[in-house]
Amino acid sequence: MRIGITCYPTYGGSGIVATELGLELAARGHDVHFITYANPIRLDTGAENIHYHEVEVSSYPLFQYPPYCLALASRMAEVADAYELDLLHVHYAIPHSISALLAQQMLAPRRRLPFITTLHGTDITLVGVDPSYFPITKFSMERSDGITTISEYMRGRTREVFSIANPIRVIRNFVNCRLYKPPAAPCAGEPKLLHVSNFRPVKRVLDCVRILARVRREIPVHLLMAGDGPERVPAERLARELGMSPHVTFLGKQDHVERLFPQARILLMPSELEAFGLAALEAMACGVIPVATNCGGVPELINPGVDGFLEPVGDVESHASRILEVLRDEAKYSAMSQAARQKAETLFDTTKVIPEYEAYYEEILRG
Ligand code: GMT
Repeated sequence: MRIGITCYPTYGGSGIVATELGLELAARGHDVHFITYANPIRLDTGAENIHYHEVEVSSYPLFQYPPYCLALASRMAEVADAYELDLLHVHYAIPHSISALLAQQMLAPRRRLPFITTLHGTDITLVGVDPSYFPITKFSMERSDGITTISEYMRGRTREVFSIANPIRVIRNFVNCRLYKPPAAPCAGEPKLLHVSNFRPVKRVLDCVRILARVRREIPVHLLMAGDGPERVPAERLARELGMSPHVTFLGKQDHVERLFPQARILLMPSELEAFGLAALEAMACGVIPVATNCGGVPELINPGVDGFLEPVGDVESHASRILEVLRDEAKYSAMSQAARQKAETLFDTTKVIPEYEAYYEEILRG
């Protein structure tokens, strides 16, 4: 198939999923065209069937807000025409779904160009319910030829919030278990806790620092904080206030998190809400135990006490006691770590999930 993929290429989990999906589809022989405003990380594989088409948004003094959505629609139509794309697959509804709809209409006199919208989380839970975006988000979803969500939770929320009648297919996020794998030998030194996110308020990044301080009252551990965003400076400040600065490393944005996960023992994901929780899955593939919150789609991923933990949002004490529990009991740690890896391999590996996307594309193409 010839597939056009659009996403936010540099920021957030939806872009990671879209990029990995494109790479995996290309590895399976499809022709993949990324149509985005920046080159998604890791596209430099040298493969001939992976193409990148940049969307350029020209500014003009009259435009207080340069119309990216329109530039994207034009580029989508152009690329679809020139490379005879079979379909467009957009990740994150706003504004990609609207642009795809416009591109479809531009080509309509000549040919059919179906588009699929994959909903990832905040496009529905936050941005989509903003009154200024609600009607157009609903409209573009109703006009999508196919809609997928990354968890049952998201499917439920989408129906609840938008009351749309279109069928919604759940295709869960995935991980490449050949790339994300446990370390050959356990890492030396203080056990490491790891947090990976875009440091937005929904991630409750400050809780990571509080959990670190609580755990360190009993055993020495070090915290690695990967990513950047609005909560980074407040987290650094809190680390100083709590005397934790020597015990936490702020790494900033990382392109290759698969190299980081195997260094850690525990993943901290204290989020207010996660539609799926990709970082937890990536950790599990590396045999790292996720200590996460019981929210959104996370319970569809983690079986508490078996391959990770689900604790109440904001309950620093319970997160810390779970960490202490497994760090003090090597047999328990090892059993949970193996269960986490096994779940990633058997249910969420790319070899299991990518064929679901292929089958869905074929269904949509059959109309
Ligand atoms: O909030 C983020 O982490 C970014 C956001 C996105 O759409 O870029 O992530 C969402 O999509 C990820 C990949 O499908 C999911 O793993 C995250 O759970 C989801 N984030 C939220 O629901 C807050």
